[in-house]
Amino acid sequence: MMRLYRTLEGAVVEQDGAFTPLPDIEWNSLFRLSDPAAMLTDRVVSAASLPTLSRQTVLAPVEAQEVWAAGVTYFRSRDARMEEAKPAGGEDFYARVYEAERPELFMKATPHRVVGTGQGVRIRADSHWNVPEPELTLAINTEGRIFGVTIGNDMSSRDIEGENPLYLPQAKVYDQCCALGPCILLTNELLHPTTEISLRINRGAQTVFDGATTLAQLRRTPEELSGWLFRDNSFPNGCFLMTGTGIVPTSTFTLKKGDIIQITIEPIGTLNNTVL
Ligand code: DO4
Ligand code: MG
Repeated sequence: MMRLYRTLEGAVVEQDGAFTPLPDIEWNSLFRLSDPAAMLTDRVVSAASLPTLSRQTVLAPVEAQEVWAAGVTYFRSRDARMEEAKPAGGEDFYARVYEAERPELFMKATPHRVVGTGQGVRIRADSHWNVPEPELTLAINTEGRIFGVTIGNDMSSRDIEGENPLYLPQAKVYDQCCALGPCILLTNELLHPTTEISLRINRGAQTVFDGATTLAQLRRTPEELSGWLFRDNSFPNGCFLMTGTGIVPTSTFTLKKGDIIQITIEPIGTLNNTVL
């Protein structure tokens, strides 16, 4: 199992606890390869490794990749959206897209809106009801092949999207609206359905939210979602696709500045972000 980190000093591959810096690798070029894992395996064999990553600064695993997202792919998300959109009469759209053949797909972030682990995410100044959305996120090459997975946080303004489904881009896309990381787990196989996605939110010394789901609750397959995304759409630098959230805190919960958001998916790791 190989984990690929993007650091200030360049790409670093971790395998069995050994970290191999590969500073000459151009990040975008990895997304143009048919099999990035095969190329990296060859490179790791002939390079020196280090016991830790501690001297490097880990960045979001993004250079020129667009980040897209799927929505209403878990029953919990369908329920929560129907509840928030009901006063405005928008709940039917969420019930319908959960059942429909065509998934909901939207553009989540361009690279400059994405932060990595240890960096700050933001809530919009014109919103008063905000949540993180912990999502398994696919790393996809230019051919549309999923070559790895990472952890994503699709920060969302529930009051804005609830007011009118046409406001979705404003509820979802703004500066520092998206976190990805800490690494890309390079894998040719799907993660097992029992794989847990967990979310913990700490406020000062208190845990104000703790919840989990599993990939068994995801209604669509990763290949199905990436197949829809690549219909009549090309990605010259590959892309990331967030697969939707299965964890939504109850309606009385909103994020506050200073909250610490921890999303864990083993065997990828933990994505840690503070709300600025
Ligand atoms: O349709 C609204 C957004 C849904 C979403 O982001 C999710 O289900 O994760
Ligand atoms: Mg989402």
